[in-house]
Amino acid sequence: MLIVDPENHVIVDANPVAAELIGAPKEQIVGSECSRFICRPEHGKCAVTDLGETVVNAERVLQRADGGNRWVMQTVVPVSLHGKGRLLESYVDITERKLSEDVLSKNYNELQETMQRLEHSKNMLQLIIESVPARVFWKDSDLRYLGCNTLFARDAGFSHPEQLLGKDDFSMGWNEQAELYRTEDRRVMESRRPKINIPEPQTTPTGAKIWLNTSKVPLQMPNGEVFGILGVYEDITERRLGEEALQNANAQLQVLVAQVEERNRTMTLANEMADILQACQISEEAYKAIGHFMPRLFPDDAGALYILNNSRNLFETVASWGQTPSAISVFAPDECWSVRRGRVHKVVDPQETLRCPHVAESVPGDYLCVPLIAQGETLGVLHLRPGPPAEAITPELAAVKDQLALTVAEDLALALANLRLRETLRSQAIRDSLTGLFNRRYLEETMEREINRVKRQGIPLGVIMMDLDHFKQYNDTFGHSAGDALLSALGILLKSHIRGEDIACRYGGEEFLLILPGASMEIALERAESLRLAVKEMHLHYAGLKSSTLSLGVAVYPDHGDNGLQLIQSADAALYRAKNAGRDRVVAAEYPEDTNTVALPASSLHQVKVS
Ligand code: GH3
Ligand code: MG
Ligand code: MG
Repeated sequence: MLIVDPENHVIVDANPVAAELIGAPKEQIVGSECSRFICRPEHGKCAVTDLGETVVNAERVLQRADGGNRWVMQTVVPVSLHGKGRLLESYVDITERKLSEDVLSKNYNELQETMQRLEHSKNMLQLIIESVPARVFWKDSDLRYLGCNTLFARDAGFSHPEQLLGKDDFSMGWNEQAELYRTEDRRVMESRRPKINIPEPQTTPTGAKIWLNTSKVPLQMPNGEVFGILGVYEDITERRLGEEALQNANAQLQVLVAQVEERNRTMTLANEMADILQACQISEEAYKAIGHFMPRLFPDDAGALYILNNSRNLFETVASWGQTPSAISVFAPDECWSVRRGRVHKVVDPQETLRCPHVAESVPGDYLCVPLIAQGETLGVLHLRPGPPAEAITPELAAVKDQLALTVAEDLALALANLRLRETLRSQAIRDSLTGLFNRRYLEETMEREINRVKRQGIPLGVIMMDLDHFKQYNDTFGHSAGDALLSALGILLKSHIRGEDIACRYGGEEFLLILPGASMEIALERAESLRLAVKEMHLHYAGLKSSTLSLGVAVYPDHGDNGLQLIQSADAALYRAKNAGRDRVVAAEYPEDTNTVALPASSLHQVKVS
């Protein structure tokens, strides 16, 4: 405490505490101006209080005698001492408090700065993590999320990373995988070793199917203590889908290649079949070839080839393959829809499409009928029925097969039509159109061949030359058409009276010739006689006409010649004798050394037998 004279601001008294605070003896203090020791801090000047002014708890700087400063709290009260106006000034040392206040404020400021730096770092870290083109997250040692980037948060079904904090995989809805993740996370933390590239398919809480390639790294303090786990995963869904698409494309390509190979195989086979069919001489040969190729062209199918017969009233099976063909072996043209409509008839579902009457009701399932049409004429029907499928057949494959059936049917139709034409031409060249017997040209070609054959075999060969009696008269009486009818009927009769190896031909107008390989004179005479009788009794389907009679001459190899010409001349000479002897009879040729003619009237057959 100081007592100050307010008029000149001189200290007039000081107590011991004041002396101690100022750091000088009372004697030095008393008489000094106040301003020497007391300053207002804001002005740095002497703190002088005007007379009468009361100051309460003002902060001042006290300048000590040794030059050091102390913070003080000043209170000034005017008092009257010994009749004089004085100021009683008290000072409390607040230096310690002031100093601690400064430290606090400095510390606070520093803290503020640190906080700002931390916030900045945090923002930078988040920015960096957001820039990573992958899902990033980190968890504490209890496997609760400490942070993540937005990509990860979105996969987890949140809009902002903050929303994940404190959650774990179980509370986030990764139900299927949470248990798996926990095991994996713990293994990584315990082993303290990163685990990289764990490809795994998964369903996100939002329901999307994704493929992830995950890496997990244990988070460690400098002292090695593991405090959590850092996970980075890449969404490889697109890559995976791409790979899958590639695999699918590959599989499709393989199917295509297989189809192309199969098509090549069948086309080669079909070409080979067409080649063979070209080389076939007669229809029967062709049917055999078809029966050989079809099971190879349609290995999974049963089937049959039907051909329209000569009378054009029935389709008959000429070849069949696979398991029992479901259709009956013969049917009328109006029993197949493919024939009636002139195009393919395919039955996939028998409930939906009309079945052909020729396909037995008892055999269910699908089938295909393809008409064989050449030059506008239906020759036959190709019928195909798929066997029990080994595996489901694709619509593309079914279409390929149908197309193959069409192609094959076209090939067959063309080949069979060609064969038929060739057969007709050949027949026209070697056969007589009225009687259907071989013509004279064919006879001359064949005669030498037949003689050579019997020569090799050491057997005889009979020749019967025959001529209708008074045929000119017959024509004149009944008309030329009636004559034709008789010739035609004789042709049919001759064909029915000969055996397989015999040859019957129309030698001229109403002259016929039979070649009978192996027949001796005795047998040839017998056959001639039987013919003579048959012709006589022949019924003509022509306005109630009667038949005519026949004269026959018989010669035999080797007795009457060793070549065709000689044999025919001998038989002709015998025929001439038969005519001369009164017609309607059989006459054997003369033996060179024996000039007698053996005439056999109708009534003397028994004589032939005994001779
Ligand atoms: P012969 O008993 O002596 O044999 O007397 P013919 O009248 O049968 O003998 P001819 O040789 O005088 O007459 C044969 C007749 O056969 C003459 C001809 O008009 C007839 N003719 C030949 N070819 C045919 C034919 O294709 N059709 C018909 N209708 N008649 C034919
Ligand atoms: Mg005649
Ligand atoms: Mg004649």
